[in-house]
Amino acid sequence: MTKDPKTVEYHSATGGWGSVRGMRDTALRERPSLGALDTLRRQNKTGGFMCTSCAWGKPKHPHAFEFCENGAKATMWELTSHRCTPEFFAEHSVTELRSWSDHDLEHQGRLTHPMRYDAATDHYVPCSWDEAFASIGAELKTINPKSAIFYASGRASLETTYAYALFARLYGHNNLPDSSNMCHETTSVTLNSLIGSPVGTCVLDDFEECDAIFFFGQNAGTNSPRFLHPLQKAVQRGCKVVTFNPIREKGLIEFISPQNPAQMLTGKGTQISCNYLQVRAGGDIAAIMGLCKFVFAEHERQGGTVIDRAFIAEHCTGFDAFHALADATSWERIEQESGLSRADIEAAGRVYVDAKRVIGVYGMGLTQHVHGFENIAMLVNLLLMRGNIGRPGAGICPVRGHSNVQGQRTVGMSEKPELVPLDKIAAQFGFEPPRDQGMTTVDVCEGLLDGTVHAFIGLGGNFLRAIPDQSRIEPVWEKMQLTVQIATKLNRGHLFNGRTAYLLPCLGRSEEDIRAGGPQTVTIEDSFSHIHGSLGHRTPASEHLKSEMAIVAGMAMATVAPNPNVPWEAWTGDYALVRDQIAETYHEQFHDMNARMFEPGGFYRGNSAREREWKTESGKAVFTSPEMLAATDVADADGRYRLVTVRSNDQFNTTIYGYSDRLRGIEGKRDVVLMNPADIDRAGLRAGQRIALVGDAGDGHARRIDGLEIVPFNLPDGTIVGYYPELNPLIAVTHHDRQSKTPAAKAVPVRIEAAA
Ligand SMILES: Nc1nc2c(c(=O)[nH]1)N[C@H]1C(S)=C(S)[C@@H](COP(=O)(O)OP(=O)(O)OC[C@H]3O[C@@H](n4cnc5c(=O)[nH]c(N)nc54)[C@H](O)[C@@H]3O)O[C@H]1N2
Ligand SMILES: Nc1nc2c(c(=O)[nH]1)N[C@H]1C(S)=C(S)[C@@H](COP(=O)(O)OP(=O)(O)OC[C@H]3O[C@@H](n4cnc5c(=O)[nH]c(N)nc54)[C@H](O)[C@@H]3O)O[C@H]1N2
Ligand SMILES: [Mo]
Repeated sequence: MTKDPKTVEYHSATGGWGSVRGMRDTALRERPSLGALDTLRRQNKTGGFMCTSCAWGKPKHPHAFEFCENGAKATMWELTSHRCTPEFFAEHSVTELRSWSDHDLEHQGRLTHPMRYDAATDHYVPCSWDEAFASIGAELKTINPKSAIFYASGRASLETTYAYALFARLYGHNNLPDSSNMCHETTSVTLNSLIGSPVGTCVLDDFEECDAIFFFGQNAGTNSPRFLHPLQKAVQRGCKVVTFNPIREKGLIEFISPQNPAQMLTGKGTQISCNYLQVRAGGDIAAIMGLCKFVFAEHERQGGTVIDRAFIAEHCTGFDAFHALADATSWERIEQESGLSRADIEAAGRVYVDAKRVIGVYGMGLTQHVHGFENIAMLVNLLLMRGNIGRPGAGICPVRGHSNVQGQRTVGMSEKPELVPLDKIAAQFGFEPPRDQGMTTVDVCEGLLDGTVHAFIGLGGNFLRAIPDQSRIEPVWEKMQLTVQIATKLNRGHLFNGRTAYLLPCLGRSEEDIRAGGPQTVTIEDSFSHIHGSLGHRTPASEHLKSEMAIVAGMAMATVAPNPNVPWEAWTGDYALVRDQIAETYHEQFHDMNARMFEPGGFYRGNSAREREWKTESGKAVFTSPEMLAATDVADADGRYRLVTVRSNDQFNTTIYGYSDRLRGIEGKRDVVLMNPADIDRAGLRAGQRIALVGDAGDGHARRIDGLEIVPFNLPDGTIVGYYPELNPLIAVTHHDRQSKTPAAKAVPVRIEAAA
C-alpha cells in the first residue's frame, strides 16, 4: 500500500486514540448534561436506548460500551447543555440566520419552545401548542390533500411513523417520502423487483460465517463504525475483504479497536481489505461485469464447478441472457469504464471464486447514481452466480443510514401504495385510504418548482438542505401555504417558511417520555430487520417539549374527522396500544410485539429471500442484463469531472459537529475539492488554489459554487470529491436513479472555472 507524498491523507488506523479524541472534542464543545456518560453506557443495550446515529445492528451480547465515536457524538449533541430559546429568536431575524453555517445553527442547542414564524417582523415568536395545532389543522383543511407532503427523516419511532402515515391517509394522500428517498430507495426498488424483498437478506451472525466480504461504495469507518468490530473479527478468522471505492477509505484499510487495550497501547491494528480497487465514480457496473466474466472463465477452466448451476436452474431467471451479455462485453471496455486493470479485477475475482460464502455490502456509492438500479442489479448477478443469496454466511447487505429509516418504510411510510397493506388498513380502521401514487423526494422538488405543492410537514430532518438543486428550490419553498418542522435543533431548512409556518420542538430518543400510561418505550428496526425497544432516561431539554407521537396526534386531531377506531388521545397516553395496531396490520412480522420488543439482539421480523422464497413477478430471483456499463448517462468530455459528494466522520448528514475529517486528513475546512495531482496538473491548477465548481447538466440552469480550495488527494482520474450538503446546489433535480428516483449525489457532472 503505497503512500503518495504529494497527496493529503491520514496516517493512522481508524478507531484508536483518534476516535477517543474525536469524542472528547464533541464533549468539550457540547458540554453534555451530567449523566450523559450513564446514557452512553446504556446505548444500544436491552432496556437502554437505541442510538440515533446509524442503523447498524445491535448485537445480542453487546460490548461494555456498545457505541462508536459517531454514536457518542450524536448522543452528546442531543444531550447538549446549550439551548436555542425564544430570546435567541428575538435577537436574530430569520434572514440573518441564513448567513450562518450549518454547524453554527445546530450548535445553538436544543429548541425549547413551540415557535411561529412572524413574517411581519421576520422573526420566530413563541406560541402555544394549542394555537399551533389549531392553525395547522385549519390550513390543511383549506387545501387539496394531494398537494400536501408529509416527510420523515428516518429517526422517528415505528409507533410515531405508523400514526403519521395513518394521519396522511385519513387526510387523503400518499405523499409520504422519507429520507430513504434520497438514500436506499434504489435498494428498495431494485431488491424488491429482483429478489422479492425490499431489504437486505443478511443478519449480524452471517458476518461470523462468511469467507469473503465484497464492499462497494460503503464507508464503514466513517458511517457505521460499529461495523468495524465484526469486520475485524471476520478478518482475524481468515475472511477476505475486497473493496471497490474511488477513495482509499481508512476504515477499510486498517482498524484499531478502541475496545482492545493491546491494540490501543501498541498502535498496531488489523489490516482490513486484502484487495482495494479504486474504481472510478460510476464504474461499478463495468467492474462487476469484469468479476462476472472472470467467474464464467473460471467455471470453464475448473470443469464446470464454479457456477452453482443447480441453484440457478431451480431459483433464477435471466441467466442465459446475462451470460451472453458478459461474453459480448470486452475487457477493453470494462477497463475503460471502471478505470481498473483486468489483472486487478481478476485478482479480486479469484477471492470471490475461492470463497464458499460471500456477503456483498454496499452503500451510497451504488445507490446514488443515475443507474443505481443497474449497480445493485450487477451485485445481485454476481452473488446469484454462486448461490450467495439465501444461505447462512452469504447474502446482500445494504447498510442503511438513519437509525429507523428501514423501519419507517416497513410500517407504511411510503409513497408507493402497492407496498402498503391498504386493504388491511381500510378494514382495521374503517375508512377508504387513497390508492394513487404519492410523491417521492424528486417529485416533491419538481412539484415545488412548478408550484403544485402547497404544504410541507417535516417529521425531523433538514429536507431543504439535503435535496438536490437547493438554490433553485429555496426561493420557491416560501410560496407554500403551510410549512411545519418538528425538530430537536435549528437548521437551515427552518429558515425558509411558508405563509403560515411553525417550528415545533420534540423530545429526543434519549429523553424520558412520561405519559398518562407511565414512561413510554418506542421501537426501531435496524439494518438487519431486527426490532428493538428503546427507553429514554434523561430529563427532557425543556419542559415545553412534546413527544413526536403527541405532536402527530395533536395535528391529526385538529385536521381529520374523529374516527372511533383511531383513538389519538389514548394512543398518545400509551404507545403499547399503537404497537397492538402495528401487530394487527403486519401480523406475520410483528405479532406479540409488546412482548418481544426487549428480546436481546431484537426480534427478527423475517425475510422471505433469506429462505429462498422469491416474491417477484416470476417467483424466481432475477438476473439482469444492463444496457449500459457506466452508472451515469453523461458522456466523458474534456474538462468534465465526476463529482462525488461524501460525508466526514465529524458530521451526521446535514448536522455538522465540527470541521475535522480526521480519517481523510482534512482539518479545519469543508470548502474543498479533492482532486488527484495529475488532474490538477492537466487542468493547469495548483494545490491550495481557490476555484469555482459549476454544474454541467446541460439543461440551461446555472449551478455554481465559488471559492472552493483544491486539495491534492489520491483518486482515480476524472473523479473529484467534495462535501455534502455544501455542494448540493450543483446537483440537478433531474439527476436521479431512473427507476427509484433517488437523487444521484455521486458522479455529478461538473466543470471547474476560475473563482469570481
Ligand atoms: N458519521 C456519519 N455517519 C453516518 C452518516 C453521516 O453523515 N455521518 N449518515 C448516515 C446515513 S443517512 C447514511 S445513508 C449512511 C451513508 O454511508 P455511506 O453509504 O458510506 O455513504 P457516503 O458517505 O455517501 O459514502 C459513500 C462511499 O462510496 C464511495 N463512492 C462514491 N462513488 C462511488 C462509486 O461510484 N462507486 C463505488 N464503488 N464507491 C463510490 C465514496 O468514496 C464513499 O466511501 O451513513 C450513515 N451514517
Ligand atoms: N449531495 C448529497 N445529498 C444527500 C446525500 C449525499 O450523500 N450527498 N445523502 C442523502 C441521504 S443518504 C440522506 S438520509 C438525506 C438526509 O436528510 P435528512 O434526514 O432530512 O437530514 P438530517 O441532516 O439527517 O436531519 C437533521 C435534523 O434532524 C433533526 N433531528 C435530529 N434528531 C431528531 C429527532 O429525534 N426528532 C426530530 N423530529 N428531529 C430530529 C434536527 O433538527 C437536525 O437538524 O440527505 C441526502 N442528501
Ligand atoms: Mo441516508
